[in-house]
Amino acid sequence: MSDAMILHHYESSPYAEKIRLMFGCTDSHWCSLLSPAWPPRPKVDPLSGGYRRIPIAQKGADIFCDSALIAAEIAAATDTPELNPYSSSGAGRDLMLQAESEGFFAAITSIPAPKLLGTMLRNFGPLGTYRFVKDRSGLLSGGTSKPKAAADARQVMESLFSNTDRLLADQPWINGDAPGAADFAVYHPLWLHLSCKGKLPDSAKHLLRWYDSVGELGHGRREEITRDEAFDRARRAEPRPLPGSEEAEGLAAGRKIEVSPSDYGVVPVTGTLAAITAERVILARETEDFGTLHVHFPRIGYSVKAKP
Ligand SMILES: N[C@@H](CCC(=O)N[C@@H](CS)C(=O)NCC(=O)O)C(=O)O
Repeated sequence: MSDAMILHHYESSPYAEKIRLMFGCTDSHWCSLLSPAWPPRPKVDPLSGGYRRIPIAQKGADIFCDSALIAAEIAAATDTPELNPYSSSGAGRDLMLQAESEGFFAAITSIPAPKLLGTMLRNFGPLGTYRFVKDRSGLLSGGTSKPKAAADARQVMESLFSNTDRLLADQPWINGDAPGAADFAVYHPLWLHLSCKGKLPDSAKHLLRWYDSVGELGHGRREEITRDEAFDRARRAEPRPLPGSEEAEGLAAGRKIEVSPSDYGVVPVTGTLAAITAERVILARETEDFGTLHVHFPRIGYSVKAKP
């Protein structure tokens, strides 16, 4: 049985596009399992324990939540350290943070409402659009993200365009001479903007050239698999050995905890703390169907709480 990484995703997901392009950049063979664009997601919820966002990656009985952690996994597996967002620095890192915080939401809210509606109808049809809007209206509840309204969002996009264009005047990639984490993190909100019929400015020549180059990296070697195959791999594998754990947040391994995103999609996943490092928290879930699963979350952007 293949041990290629499984990506749980949907086609129109920008954060998933970031990861698909990283597979292209590293010419990786990967397994694709599509989920709907809104919960419930019966092909992945039983594995993740209900983490509500996409993408999620899977290697056997190890489940990786959040594209930053998935990128770190791809970087390690392919010996491409430039793809690890946790080791990025300088202007590229600043741009990456801008793109994935205010840029992601501004990519949508800067688009006039009728255009957005047209995109949703094309992607999901009338009933799907109703479900999508209903679902997304609750996505921010309880989180720290506060998306900007249209006029401010347009300014955010303009600043992202000009900062990126300026950096690319002297180098082919945001990362320098080769693509790196920041290239993919900045690309996907722009991809989202274009897929909602937004535009990139004609005057931003470096940005336009770079945007095409990132897209040309493609998606690597993609193989569709079934839910049964993904579940079977989880059932047959043991979680991989744990990293050395440190005591953090006053929590020690074995403690019952819940982990949830802080910014949006604040749905907790519960289990026992298996390990905690500077980069990640690993939660063990005992399940009837798969045995022990280890669910990995980043420390940055997630809250970890002890459960009574
Ligand atoms: N920080 C997360 C953000 C992921 C994210 O926002 N994903 C969007 C789709 S691109 C999402 O999950 N939206 C709600 C949903 O699909 O249920 C990551 O890097 O993976």
